[in-house]
Amino acid sequence: MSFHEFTIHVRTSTKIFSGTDDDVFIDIIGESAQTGWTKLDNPYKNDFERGNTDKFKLYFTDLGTINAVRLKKNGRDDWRVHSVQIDTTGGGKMRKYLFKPRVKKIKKKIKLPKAFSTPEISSMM
Ligand SMILES: [Ca+2]
Ligand SMILES: [Ca+2]
Repeated sequence: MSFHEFTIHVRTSTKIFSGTDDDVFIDIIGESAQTGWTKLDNPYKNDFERGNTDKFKLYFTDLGTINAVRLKKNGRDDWRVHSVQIDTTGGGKMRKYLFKPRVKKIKKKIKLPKAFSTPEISSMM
């Protein structure tokens, strides 16, 4: 089973009270697989602050073309996302995907096999 590197850039809005200290999770939905909820956290760094772009490296099996991204967080803090960009070398060449909240919606529910994700991602960074 081979893994591809996914660099996820999460840009938090510059509007007031846009930042959060809550735990944030991402679910990447690809043509051939879906990652399932995966925590985004850079150790020892305050992520998701107002106006910042935070970068996370995750490793998954090939997802195929990425169709959608879901984000969720726990806690009661507000959070306003500007955009999410995913860069991946899956399929041999670098691909970049840009998502903005509520711009792209999943039209139908699709059942996909869950991609294998590495839980000890922080130790690989
Ligand atoms: Ca924060
Ligand atoms: Ca952090």
